[in-house]
Amino acid sequence: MKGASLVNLDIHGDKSGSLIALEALSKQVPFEIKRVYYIFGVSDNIVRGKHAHYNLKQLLICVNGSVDISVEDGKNKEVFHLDRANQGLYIEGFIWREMKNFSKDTVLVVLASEHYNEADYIRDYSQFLNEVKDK
Ligand code: T46
Repeated sequence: MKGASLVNLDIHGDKSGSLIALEALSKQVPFEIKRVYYIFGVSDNIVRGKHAHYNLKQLLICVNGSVDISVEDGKNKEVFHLDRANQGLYIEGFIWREMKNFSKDTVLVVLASEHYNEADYIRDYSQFLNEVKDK
């Protein structure tokens, strides 16, 4: 889907373990990183997200455990199952997202292109569907 795609992250590894390096303005992270946050300790049956952003680029990486991320552009819906540290989900544009089916040990790291700004969120699904028609 335009606006949400999987990104493979290169592993530098040998018998001593693995390392993944992420750099701003690279192929994997095509934006300046202004914020990093991570989500963990989510109980069963919790659904997070349920919003879209007006202006935000993000790379979501499930560095431990697993989670399903559903994304929707107003017409199409797709679900991405994230369960490895060397794969990210890049989301940009006006995309409704929901995160569900967190395993107990999930740690979801998110790199974001902007500082936190509640005014950038659209949290009402019907409003999202109305606004997406005009885009
Ligand atoms: C997104 C998905 C993937 C802050 O104070 N600063 C921050 O940078 C963030 C992200 C959140 N917060 C506060 C705001 C709320 O009081 O943390 C609380 C939980 O945030 P929220 O309910 O928005 O969390 P999620 O998991 O539903 O959504 C988050 C991001 O907000 C969102 O941008 O795309 O993760």
